[in-house]
Amino acid sequence: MPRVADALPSPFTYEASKTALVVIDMQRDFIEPGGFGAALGNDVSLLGGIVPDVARLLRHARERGWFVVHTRESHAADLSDCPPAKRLRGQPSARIGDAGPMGRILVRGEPGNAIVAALAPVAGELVIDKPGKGAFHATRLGEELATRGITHLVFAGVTTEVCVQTSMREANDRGYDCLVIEDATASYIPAFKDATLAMIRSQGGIVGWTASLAQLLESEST
Ligand code: TIU
Repeated sequence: MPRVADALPSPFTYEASKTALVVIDMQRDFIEPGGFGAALGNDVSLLGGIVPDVARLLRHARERGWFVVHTRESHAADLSDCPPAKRLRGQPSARIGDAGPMGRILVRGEPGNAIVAALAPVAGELVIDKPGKGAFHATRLGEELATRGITHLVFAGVTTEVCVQTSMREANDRGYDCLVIEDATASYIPAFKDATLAMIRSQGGIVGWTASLAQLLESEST
């Protein structure tokens, strides 16, 4: 049965069987001190605040039988999938692959690369390790969604203007209808979050839709 969420710039219509929740990079590397986010010079305390809302959204998606995808920004231990152009940006004292308090920064399998415990994936959910900012670049996400007949993506996670927005733009160009949940995404720079949400829904929804978590839950309250 189709559901309609009160969203901007217009109502967002979707069906559970064709909808996936995509939770972007809710990893210790971005949310806790000592990871990649901190190495870039950010105040990571701003990001932890959305964990309860992302957890609520995740519970809802599981109850409704949506397909659930989690992504992790991560690189192979030999950094063969990390272009020098990416590694050499940021602070010279703490780069991707360097040792940090939570293990090697942004390296697959290191403690800091794990998804925070409150949002841990469960059996049947897809975990995508992505070397880029976008979730489709150099991953099997497109094939996994196509196999399941998914047409609508609901986005959450961090950071709004980097990996969430890049993934949403990739998805938009691949033909998905995309909704980002405003209170389930965050940025180290709050003004960038607001600007990203505004640009996504500008020009009649040039990249997609935005809605609050309450608006999404309300659309499924019956
Ligand atoms: N730096 C920043 O805002 N974000 C990232 O580097 N990756 C993600 O957004 N996941």
